[in-house]
Amino acid sequence: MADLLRLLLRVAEKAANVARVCRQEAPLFQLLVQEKTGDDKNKKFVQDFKTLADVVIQEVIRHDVGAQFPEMAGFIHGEESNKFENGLGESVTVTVCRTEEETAALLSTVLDGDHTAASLLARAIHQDPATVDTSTDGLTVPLSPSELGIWIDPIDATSQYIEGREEVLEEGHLSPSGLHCALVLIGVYLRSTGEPVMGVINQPFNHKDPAGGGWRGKHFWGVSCGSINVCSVSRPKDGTGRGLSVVLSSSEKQVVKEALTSLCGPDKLVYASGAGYKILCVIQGLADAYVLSEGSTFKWDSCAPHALLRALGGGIVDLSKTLQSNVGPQDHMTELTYHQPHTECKGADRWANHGGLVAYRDCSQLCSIIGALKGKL
Ligand code: 2IP
Ligand code: CA
Ligand code: CA
Repeated sequence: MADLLRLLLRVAEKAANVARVCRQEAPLFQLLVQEKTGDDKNKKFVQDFKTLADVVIQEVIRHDVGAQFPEMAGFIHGEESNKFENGLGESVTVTVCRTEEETAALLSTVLDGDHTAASLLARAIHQDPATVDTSTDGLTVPLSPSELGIWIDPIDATSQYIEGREEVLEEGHLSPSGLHCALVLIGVYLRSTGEPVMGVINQPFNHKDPAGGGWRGKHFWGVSCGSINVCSVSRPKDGTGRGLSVVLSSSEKQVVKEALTSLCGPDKLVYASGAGYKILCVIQGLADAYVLSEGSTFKWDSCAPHALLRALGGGIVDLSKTLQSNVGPQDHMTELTYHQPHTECKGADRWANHGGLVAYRDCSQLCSIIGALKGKL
């Protein structure tokens, strides 16, 4: 299934193009923000925004993957619903049409007849992205499409995407907020066990082209199935003696901050926006772990980066299950899975990571963190 990986890298790059086009056209961007209502509302934000970019990106991915792998078509899920309401209160189902013109015509109805904006978007949707350098040659993945499902977060850290603050990233440093926190996340899991087996992360706003050509992205990928564990990011050197560093949400509970300060020291706790970005920091070695004590992330947030962490020998556990468990976290009994909804919940909550989580690269560091949090939550 190396061809699935190559397709996901290509479609993630197309998604990143759509995300960039939407930001580059200021009047278009103004049009795009719509407030979420009802059950799909992410309880974390008073105002959570759903952008047309989100919906369009998810549909592009669903369309392109479904076209090449029809066996997967019914198993491609994501954060967004493709129903979009325009300024006139009409509900429009956003889909990718056969031709650029047809897609533009459909988008135009969502954009209250703004043809310029609709054409710009349609062009990005139908354009083949620049070839992504993947170095996946020789990689074989012993999986078949009929065993797999997909989770998409078309844009994670929407609030940072909308706010649009530009930061210059420093090599080897974690930057807490800004456009670079916005990520396209595509994760693949096994339908039978719910294990994450492949992940693609595209960071559309990684750096500005020095020649003035606008934003440039960066991509990351990983495959973890059976004895095959390959990741585009090499495993960071273990900084033994350097002390454990943990990244948190700025809204993390005080008891968690205190327990982790005792374990790591005050200057080893860092804060950053975006669930996906925080896990990416762990993947890149900018932090050793990400601890979240609340159920404010979802399957589409964690699936893709979880596959990369597994490929590096780490993982993501359910925090509350791990704290309750009698066996050690090294037994992998409490790793997050991706195939079963919480049937007692409604809307987005069916797919929440209810118990919170710990994302880690190193099992012994996970054990220290669990030890420090035991009895505190
Ligand atoms: C959000 C986003 C937020 C995160 C939240 C996610 O996804 O990643 O940044 O909160 O958990 O669900 P925090 O930054 O406090 O970790 P989205 O932007 O897709 O709604
Ligand atoms: Ca998200
Ligand atoms: Ca999102």
